[in-house]
Amino acid sequence: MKNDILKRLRYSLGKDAGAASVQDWRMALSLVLRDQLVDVWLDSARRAEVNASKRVYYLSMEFLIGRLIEDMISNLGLDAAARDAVEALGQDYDMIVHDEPDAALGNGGLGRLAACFMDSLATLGIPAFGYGIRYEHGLFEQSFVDGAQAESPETWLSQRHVWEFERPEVQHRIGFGGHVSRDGGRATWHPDNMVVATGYDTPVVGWQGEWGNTLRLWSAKPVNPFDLESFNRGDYLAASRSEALARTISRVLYPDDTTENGKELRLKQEYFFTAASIMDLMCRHMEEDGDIRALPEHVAIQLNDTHPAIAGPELVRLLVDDHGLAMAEAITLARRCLAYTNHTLLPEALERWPEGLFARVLPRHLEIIREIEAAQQAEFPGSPHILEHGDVCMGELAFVMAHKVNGVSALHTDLVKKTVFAELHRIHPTRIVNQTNGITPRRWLHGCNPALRDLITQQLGDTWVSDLEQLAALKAKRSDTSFIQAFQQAKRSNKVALSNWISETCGVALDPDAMFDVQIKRIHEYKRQLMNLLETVALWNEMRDDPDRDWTPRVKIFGGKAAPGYVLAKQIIHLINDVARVVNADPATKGRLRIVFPPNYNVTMAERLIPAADLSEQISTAGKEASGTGNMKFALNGALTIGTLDGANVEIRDHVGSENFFLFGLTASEVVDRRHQHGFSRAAIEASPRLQRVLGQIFEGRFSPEDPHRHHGLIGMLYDHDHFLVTCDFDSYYDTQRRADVVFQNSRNWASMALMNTASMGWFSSDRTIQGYARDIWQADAPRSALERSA
Ligand code: 7GP
Repeated sequence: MKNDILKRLRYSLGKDAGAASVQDWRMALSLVLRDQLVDVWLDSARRAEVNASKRVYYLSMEFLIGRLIEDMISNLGLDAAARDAVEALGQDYDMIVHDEPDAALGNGGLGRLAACFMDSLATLGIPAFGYGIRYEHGLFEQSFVDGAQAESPETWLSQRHVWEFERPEVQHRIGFGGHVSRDGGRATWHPDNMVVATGYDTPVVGWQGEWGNTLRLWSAKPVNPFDLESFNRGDYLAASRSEALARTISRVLYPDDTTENGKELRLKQEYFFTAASIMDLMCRHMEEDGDIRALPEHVAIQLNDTHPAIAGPELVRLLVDDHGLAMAEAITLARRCLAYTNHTLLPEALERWPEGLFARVLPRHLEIIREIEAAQQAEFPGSPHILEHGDVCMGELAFVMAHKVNGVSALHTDLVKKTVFAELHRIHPTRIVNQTNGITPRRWLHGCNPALRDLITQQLGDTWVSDLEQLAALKAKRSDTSFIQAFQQAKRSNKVALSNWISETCGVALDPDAMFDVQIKRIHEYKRQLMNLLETVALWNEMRDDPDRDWTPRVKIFGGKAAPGYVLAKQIIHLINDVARVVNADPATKGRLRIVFPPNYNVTMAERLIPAADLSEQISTAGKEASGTGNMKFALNGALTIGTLDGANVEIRDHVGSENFFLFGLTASEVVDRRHQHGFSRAAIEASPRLQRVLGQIFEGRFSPEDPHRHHGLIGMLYDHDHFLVTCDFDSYYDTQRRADVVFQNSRNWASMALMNTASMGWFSSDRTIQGYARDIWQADAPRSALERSA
């Protein structure tokens, strides 16, 4: 390996060892690893083709993959070899693997789920492609300027992305706009604007390197590189106009997740990557099989939320306009290929596009949507409309064109049936199914938490990594003193490492024996970072009032980005930073309470924070968090959860046991009832002197003396339209936090509860989730088991 690295350094990067930078060493190592992936990757592709396996196509606007190097190393089983080789070359191994930029091609949960699914599909040996967009700029970088969020462009592609293979030969022309002509019965779309989608392939090899799939990301290029005539005239701007316009499509990730998003460019991005993906898989099918009617036997297309919902009309368009199928047959055939995952009930995140915009950008698709709508209404009179109030409703479109629709946790699926798709569920009672989310144990325990990983492997061997339910065997160790001590030791070493990092990056010294209480996720009102902060201020007050009490020392850690246009979320960030500044400077609570908010939370930062957490904050308003996946990562790494009965928290609590989970707050149905009570938030504030005091301090500018009015908007919101019931759940949350304080004082007992969490989380592996999709939705299987069956 050492020689291979030197060879790559020299012949692929053109450097010799004396002149190589950390980045050069990292690239050379990555290229050596990539070589090792290629054989299994190509071999897998060939096996899928030979066996005519059904392939899964996971269409997602986002793949939040983060860094890949450590995944690649450990999936290939090369941890020791890579370290030895790099050290033998006199280089710092950790520095080299940490040099890789974090590929942030997603916003949050939806994108990270897609990345975990790619890992599980490869580990299970299910032939699959992930299809998405190769954004030039991923999620913006966050910094704080006087406590307020500032955004700057992310630039991961300013250096070569070593894992990918550019495929200049994989190109599809994607049209926009124009008109539709008719010749006899046959429609032809004449777009007036074209871009080329070019594929870039990243191999995704599963655990132990037995199977490799492809993540194919599309980049938009102009059809003609530039206009020579304008160039010769000296009009350089005009000469590169078409190039600039085309490239705009894959230029940047939209930084909104569960917030509103209605821009024309976004619709173009959605169509761009969906159409390229559908054309790509159709070409593959026609080459391999040739019978268009056999498509559903070979193709399972999963739509990750409604972003690729245009896949339905696009598939129908190709079947009807290019392959000559009748409309009704085309719709049925397309439906048998398609399935749709819903990731949120928040009305503002359910996509709708004005019909006028649609007509301008995708005129033929709008006609087809009308046909789909008409077919649905003819078969099921009174069915909810896809076209409504002048909008195209992408949720209804995705539902109607899918043979299965799934929610992402038991509670969420139940609410999908009862709320957003109640009527469609009545009409199609078997279409909605549940697939509770999961996380890959490779990255979220084996990779990010070596201390705990090694302890578990000492006990169980290493087969748990691809069979996570084996962790249940650790339950027997809950009263084993020496094991519990080792478990505590692993957590403590992670906390020490995190403290060092926080001290370097935030300049705040932490006590590793304090309770590390962590809330990391997008900043959103429904996730209630604000409630966590109000509780922090209340605790600070009480510590100051009663300094002699035996307080449990706490470190409150926040991390997360706010969508740039989401004003309230940005105010929450500002308030957290304001409170942190005052509290951290207070000698009266020194050593007892600290607040840190490291900027630019991303996957890499999560990998640092999660293994070091004692308490996991999962405190969304019940009924609002579809599932959550961070909640699973924390529990797996031995943090206790403080949480509401929301999303997958419900199932986590069932698995780890209610005695090992700090539950508080209103239930989803109580939330609905409470909202109907007139003046509910004022009533809640009135009933809580503790909360009143905190709100009063913030209102008076206690934390923003230079601008005492700064947080009036937030306080006013809590009094008058506290849609997410921060005020109603505050007392119950505060009391539960104090209960956690008491439990934490008995560190042995805490550790044994934490162990029960780790030991009970096997079910939350994304391997289990993917097996569920394969069984209930895709009817897809690993070729290995398919062969075994036929034998
Ligand atoms: C998220 C949900 O908010 C989260 O609860 C869930 O765990 C995750 O998807 C994966 O299923 N939703 C998004 O990230 C999102 O962007 C809008 O939803 C479409």
